[in-house]
This record gives sequence, structure tokens and C-alpha cells, in this order.
Amino acid sequence: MNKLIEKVDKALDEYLEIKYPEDIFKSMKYTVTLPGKRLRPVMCLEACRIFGGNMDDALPTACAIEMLHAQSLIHDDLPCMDNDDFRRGKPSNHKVFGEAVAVLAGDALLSYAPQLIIEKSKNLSSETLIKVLLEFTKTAGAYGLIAGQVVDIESENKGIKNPEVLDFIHTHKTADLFRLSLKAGAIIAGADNNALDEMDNLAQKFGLAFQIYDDILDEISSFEEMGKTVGKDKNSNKLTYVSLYGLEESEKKLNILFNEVYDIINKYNSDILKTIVDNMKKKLEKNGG
Ligand code: GRG
Repeated sequence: MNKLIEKVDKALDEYLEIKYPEDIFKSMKYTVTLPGKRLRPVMCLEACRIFGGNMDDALPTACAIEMLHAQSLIHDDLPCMDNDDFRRGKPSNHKVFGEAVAVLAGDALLSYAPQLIIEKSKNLSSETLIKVLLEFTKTAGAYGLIAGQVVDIESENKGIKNPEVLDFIHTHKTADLFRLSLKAGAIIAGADNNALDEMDNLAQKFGLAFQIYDDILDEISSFEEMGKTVGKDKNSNKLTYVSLYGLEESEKKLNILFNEVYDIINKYNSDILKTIVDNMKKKLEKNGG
């Protein structure tokens, strides 16, 4: 796991050169290279390995996915969205570079990510590249992350407490990026449609589990542990699993999902994916969950 994270970190550092105008490149690089867990790029590389591909062929795509994730974090932290002053244990992008540059850095990451996939994926056929880019663009736009974010904001403003709406938010804000990571890795390895469907299913369950886990930690964890402000969901009347079902019920649902995720992962003998879930369970236990 650590080797994969190092590989991703090294590539991210190389891909994000500081050029003129420096402010925008520095702002792009700032959030991307802060110490996140790198779950999504690692999932992408591991899915590629599982289906017999060469991980190095998936490295540009894995890094592009981390850039898309960082973009969503930068924009999510803006005062017009979640208004958060901290991310990954440090001041949020707009707190360091100002709102205008933070908006532009997010936009720049969003367009640099597919550019990187096209320019650096030397061994991929045009057909594979198109498949990967289709998954990427679906995830980044109004069919993916943006849909999740818009419904999240709407439900908070209108005080909506509806399980189907919550499911929609989790699917698009969180599971879609996991879906992109696993499916893109599998596509690069040349996996067949059955395998892609299984990655889709794994991402949906894993994404839902991850968001419930994140919501529980927001309630029971600390700033030091999370690297961002905690307790905000409750204070802002946000629609979350915990606000809808309470802590105990959320933990029960999470354990069911964890077991379903383990069942799928076990089929592929993936120590890396298993470690990601094990680490989540350990963190919950450490925080009294
Ligand atoms: C894609 C154009 C475009 C816009 C984005 C702002 C927005 C629309 C979406 C918000 C998505 C968001 C912030 C979802 C939260 C998902 C989540 C639980 C993030 C935390 O993930 P971790 O814990 O973070 O993996 P690290 O820092 O470890 O990478």
C-alpha cells in the first residue's frame, strides 16, 4: 500500500510543474500534494493489477483521478459551498490563495486531468483512451459529482430528510469517484464487461460504506484525526446517514456493507483493497465506533 502511495505521490509531483503564472500552478499543486490517503489512485492501480494489466500504464489515469478528487475538495471548501477553512490538516486552498485563484485552480485541474491522461498514457490504444475518458467525463460532470453536490446543497437548504435523496447524494458525491477509479483501472487492463459490472457493484457498495463511515467520523472524531472541521454536518442540518438513522443504525448498516465489500474483494485476492477496508474499520474502533 505504502509503495503504491509513494508511486502516486512521486508522479503527482512530476506532473504538476510550477510554470508561469506561478500562482495558479502553486494553487493546483497545493491541495493535490497535501497528504491525502490516495485511496482513489491506489484503487485504480490495484484494479489494473487485478485484471492482469501493467500498473504503470494506469499511473497517469490514477493521478488524473486524484486531481479530479482534489478539484472537488477545493470547490467543496469554498464559502459558497461547504465553507470549510481546513482540508487535509492545512488551511483550505482559498484560505491560502484567495477565492478567485482557488476557483480557477479547481477549473484548471479539471481540464489538466484529461490532458494528462491523453499525453502521458503512451501504451494505451485510442479505443482504451476513449473508454477511460468517457468514464472520467461522466464522473466529473452533471451526471456524476456535480449532480451529487447540487442535491446535497438543495437538501440542506430545504431540510429534506429522504432516504432516496440521501442515496442519490452518496452515489454521486462519493461512489462515482470510486467507480471511475476501479473501472478505469480495469479498462486499462483490458477487462471484459462482466468484470466492469462487478467493479461498478463494488464501487457502489464501497462508496456508500465510505460516505456512511465519513458521516459517522464527522460526529465522533476530532480535527486532528480528520484534518478538517468536524461536527459541521450536525450544525448545518445536513442530510446524512447519521442525521436520518442515528449513530447506532448507521454503524449496523456500515458493517453489513463492509461484509458485502469483503465478499467481493475476496474473490480477487486483493490485499490492497482489503487493507483499505481494514484501515477504515480500525479508525472507527480507535474513535470509539
Ligand atoms: C467535479 C466539476 C466538479 C465539481 C465538484 C464540489 C463538488 C462538485 C463535489 C463535492 C464532492 C465531495 C467533496 C465529496 C466528499 C467525498 C469525501 C468523503 C471526501 C473525503 O475523501 P477522503 O477521506 O479524502 O478520501 P483524502 O483527503 O484522504 O483524499
